[in-house]
Amino acid sequence: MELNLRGTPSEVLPIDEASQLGHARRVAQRRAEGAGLDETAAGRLALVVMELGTNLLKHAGSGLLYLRAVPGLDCQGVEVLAVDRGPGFELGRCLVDGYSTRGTQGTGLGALQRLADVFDAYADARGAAILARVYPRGAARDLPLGIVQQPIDGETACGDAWHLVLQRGRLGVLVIDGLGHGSEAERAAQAGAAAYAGAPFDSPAPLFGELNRAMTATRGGAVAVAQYDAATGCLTFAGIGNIGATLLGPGKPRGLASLPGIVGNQFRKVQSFAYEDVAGQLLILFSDGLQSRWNLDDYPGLRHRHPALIAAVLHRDFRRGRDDVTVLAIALEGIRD
Ligand SMILES: [Mn+2]
Repeated sequence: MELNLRGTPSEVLPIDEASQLGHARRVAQRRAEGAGLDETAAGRLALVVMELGTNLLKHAGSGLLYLRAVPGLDCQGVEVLAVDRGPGFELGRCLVDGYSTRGTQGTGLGALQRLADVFDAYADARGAAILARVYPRGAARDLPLGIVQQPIDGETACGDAWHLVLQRGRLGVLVIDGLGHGSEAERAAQAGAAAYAGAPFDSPAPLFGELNRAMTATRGGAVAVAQYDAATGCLTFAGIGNIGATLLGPGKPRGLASLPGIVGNQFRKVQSFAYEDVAGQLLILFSDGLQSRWNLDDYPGLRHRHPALIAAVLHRDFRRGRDDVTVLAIALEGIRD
């Protein structure tokens, strides 16, 4: 099958008190309908949201729920991430039903594990991140993809855009940061994303030519494009402007370089870089709404958790808040369609 998916921002809901849980459940309900979940799956999703929200209040005092539709290989699902800055917990023990750090009832992580089709968690002294994804039962082939995208505080329009394409064993990923923020930045980013969707595997020079044309009437933006071929294990990367890109493999992290310029306005040339034998490695793309000084080695074990947790933890600890932010993490494995 093929997937050509226009990205959307995450819905990020602060949870500080029990009265907010009803709202979270209603948002989840809308997401369930949007993703086409059947009634049973939507019911599981509602329970997952209530359980994760209650957990945030009980164990961390407060936190955030992130909700989004996620592309499975066969059908859409809905993802819920619970992220907090609480004291963390010992995951192995919490997965045994009934165990509690508070001496009250259990954390419910065991129940979550049974309700969700995909479940994973990461916790340390800085807090916890818990992932649950619900698909129509039996139809799920989960993608090892994590996305957190959020507009600048106080805005609903998002000036960042992302796009994902899977086609005959090839993966294409795009991240755009439209100049500035707000609706004009959004218009620029979406114009680029629409052009990208039509030719995601063109070689970078003509592809950036297309993007440049599409974004010329807008204020333009920074663009990065990654193309991975599962058959050859080769990744090609090209970028103009300030999109961060890191490739994490067995050795040191590799930063993937972009050239200066603004797509839609002026840039002198595009240069693409090829990386051989990267099957199994992790690719992280991020807009400059995320600080760039993070190092995943500061989070022991996180590299091997679900990419959604990696995106969520980086967003929790390194987002600037005064710009739109996108963090996209994808494992270059298991993505053959
Ligand atoms: Mn930006």
